[in-house]
Amino acid sequence: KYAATKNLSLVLAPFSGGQGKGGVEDGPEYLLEHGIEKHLKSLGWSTTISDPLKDDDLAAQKSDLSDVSGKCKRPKMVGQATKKIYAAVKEAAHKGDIPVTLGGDHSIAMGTIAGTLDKHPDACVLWIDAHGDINTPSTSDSGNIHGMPVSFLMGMEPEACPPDLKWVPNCIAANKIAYIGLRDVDAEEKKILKDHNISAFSMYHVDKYGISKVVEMALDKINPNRDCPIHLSYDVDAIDPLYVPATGTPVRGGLTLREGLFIAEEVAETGLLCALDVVEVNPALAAHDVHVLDTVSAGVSIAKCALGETLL
Ligand code: 6HN
Ligand code: MN
Ligand code: MN
Ligand code: MN
Repeated sequence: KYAATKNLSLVLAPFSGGQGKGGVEDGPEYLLEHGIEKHLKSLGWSTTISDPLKDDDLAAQKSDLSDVSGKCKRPKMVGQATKKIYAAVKEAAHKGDIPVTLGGDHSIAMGTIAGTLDKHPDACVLWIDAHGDINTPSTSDSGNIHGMPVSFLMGMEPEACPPDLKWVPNCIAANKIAYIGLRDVDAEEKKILKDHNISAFSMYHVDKYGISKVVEMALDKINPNRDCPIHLSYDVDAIDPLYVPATGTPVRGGLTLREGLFIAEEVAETGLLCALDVVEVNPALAAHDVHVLDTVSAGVSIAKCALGETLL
């Protein structure tokens, strides 16, 4: 519905500066090698590729140990890269394409979501993750910015915002974001979620109500009339490491592969998808090749399901 052009803009975000581990920058390449573009074309989409970080020496930036602001690690690197991703997503969205951003760590969602909201100010965000990613510079224990993108997008703690992240607009309202898949949320993040009355469905809720009811409840909270565009920001670590082992912060007790894909299918069913992120695929963290294949093909499947693949 939001693809005026019937074109997907595949935005490559080979970025790892939001956390310490290497390898997540290879996510886009592996997803492409696994045929994500061909698979999406076979669903009737045309595609163009955008590579906003292609001129950046990201390895050199990551090794700059002076890039620190308060507890935040590499704020300059993250701020500069996410701003370029923002520009690419914004341009694609304004053209009438659906931006599909391939990460990269989850800090890139500052760019993608800000880009979506520029075109669709009424969009809501469905955040699929084992984690809350809503730490602030003061609550974060790790200093890794991939654990903080939601707090920046909500404009929390403006006084602690590193200068290079000041460009991130305060664009997500608390009643416009819902989480599914949570099972490793820091104590201070739980307080933030509560204080802001943010809809958060953990694995407890998935077990208690079933995934179908949980998706329905999440959309009822952020999109009660099913009339707002949906930005689906999908961290593959929401799915259990049995199915998705090659990711930076795996947590046991997650979604089954089918539950994970069902969420994407239900979003496709609404006809309201306006943007998709697939993040935290890290091929370097696999114990062997089967783990790489499982993880990358799960990433491809998420995209296919969100973009209209049906079982029958
Ligand atoms: N992710 N809550 C932890 C932190 O470092 O703040 C983990 C964050 C994980 C982020 O998976 O996108
Ligand atoms: Mn995440
Ligand atoms: Mn996560
Ligand atoms: Mn803490």
